[in-house]
Amino acid sequence: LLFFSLFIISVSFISCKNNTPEKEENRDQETQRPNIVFIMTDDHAAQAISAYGHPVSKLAPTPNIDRIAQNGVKFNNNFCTNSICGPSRAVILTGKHSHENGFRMNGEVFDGSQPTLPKFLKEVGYQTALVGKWHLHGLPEGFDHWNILVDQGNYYNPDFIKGKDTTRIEGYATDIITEMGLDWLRNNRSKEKPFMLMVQHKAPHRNWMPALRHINKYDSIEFPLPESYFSDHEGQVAAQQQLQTIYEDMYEGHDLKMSVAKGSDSLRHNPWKTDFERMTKEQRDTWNDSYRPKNDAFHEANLSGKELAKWKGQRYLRDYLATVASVDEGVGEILDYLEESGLAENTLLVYTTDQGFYLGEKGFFDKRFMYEESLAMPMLMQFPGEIEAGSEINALTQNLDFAPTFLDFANAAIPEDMQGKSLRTLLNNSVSDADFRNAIYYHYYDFPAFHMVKRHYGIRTNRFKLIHFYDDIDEWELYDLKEDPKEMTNIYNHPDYASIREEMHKSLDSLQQEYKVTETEFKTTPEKQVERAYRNFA
Ligand code: SGN
Ligand code: CA
Repeated sequence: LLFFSLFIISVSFISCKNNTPEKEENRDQETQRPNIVFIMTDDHAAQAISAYGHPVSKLAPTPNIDRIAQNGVKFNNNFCTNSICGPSRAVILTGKHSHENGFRMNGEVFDGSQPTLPKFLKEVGYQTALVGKWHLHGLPEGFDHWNILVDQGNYYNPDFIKGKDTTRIEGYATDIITEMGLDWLRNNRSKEKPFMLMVQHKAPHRNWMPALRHINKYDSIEFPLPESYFSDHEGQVAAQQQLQTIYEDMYEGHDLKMSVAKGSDSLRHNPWKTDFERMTKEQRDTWNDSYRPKNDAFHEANLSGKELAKWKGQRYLRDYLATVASVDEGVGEILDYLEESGLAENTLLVYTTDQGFYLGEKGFFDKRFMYEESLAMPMLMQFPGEIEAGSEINALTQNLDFAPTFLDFANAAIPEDMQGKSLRTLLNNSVSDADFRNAIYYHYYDFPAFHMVKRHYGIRTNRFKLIHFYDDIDEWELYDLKEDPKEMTNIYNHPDYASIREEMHKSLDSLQQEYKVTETEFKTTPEKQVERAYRNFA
């Protein structure tokens, strides 16, 4: 209890920001190796980062995250290899595709004994720390310091695992994780060594519970819903069979915070009660006082059909973007600290997220599909000595490249079996965007599972995308991203694209060969299991 109260007290003190740190000299004079601060959120759509210029983000700007783009570089074509949490994190740690690092889908256990980025950095004298979401099951290896959320983590009063102890920390997850990162930077690291700190948020992951201070932030804003919000997914069989449509699959209580009746605070369908039940009475009262009038107004409006679907889209966007507001504030605090302490000069700061996300495009929330919104991984970097302020990179890059890039900056050898490439050549303009990579490879395995997105793999070039959905279906899709950036028209069988289709097939085959994708990667799920899963997840 004492530890607990001290922690809370120190958290509130730190938040006061009245202790301007002393300027630090470059910590690694001899080798000039930079520090690395890696901030990663969970499910942060590029559409919700104002540096990327999407109409939604203009109404809910992220001024602090944008500072990184102003100070450094914005990657416009950065993609994940497998759009789901654990697998993306495993790729980041290993620099290898899922089939090579062995972590193909959520729920598997990451083989922590394999070589990873933090272990390589430690070998060359770095200190390594990780706070926040881990989600690889098993415990982190290769970190000098870690304090991780249990599993997915909760927004309010989350439980953290540190060593052998699990402790519930009162407060809001995003704020707690930011403060854990700052606390390590200020008080817990050795000032004699370069470091890598990974700050990994839960936000803005489902079920999108904003901090109390942001709970009404976007209530008066009408966000634009995408044109494809009511898409019928013509020519897209896997999309027709998914379970991640906002107005059909979101849980009205748990996700949309809708009440059972006017005047009531009881929620509609809410299968995971603990997200709300773990709030303190004070938190819960403030929460209810905010949502009750909004929910009452909803009941009075008596909506149905498309109007109801649009209302759900607004509620989702308002909550989602309000959770982003705390992330943005936290990024601002870390940036301020790096600037005030003098560390910014010699720190490679990275902002990214584990995969992209849908904000209503095609009617969707969640990720998983190889379509643009969930394939994209927003990424911003700053490092004053080597990255030009306000620059942009259009090369095809991936989370596969993060580990080799960080090792390159740390002057460490990049292991031959890492499948990614260092981005440093792009950052110092020694390789042009066009010459960096011709195509990226993608493979999603997590079926049958939540949202029932079929297994699929494919490639994306600058202009085209070829996808094969397999397992209990066998469907190919081809898109011309120049003519059809929203991927609404599957042109796989269009005669005008016959030669492109052949070329894309050839590139896919050669990329699979290059990345050592073997037949075992295309296992299918027994029919019975699929049927059962539909029942569970529907
Ligand atoms: C939870 C979510 C899903 C989400 C998965 C994976 N449901 O199961 O909507 O797709 O996580 O997300 S929830 O209601 O329990 O939040 S991931 O980011 O960890 O891959
Ligand atoms: Ca995620």
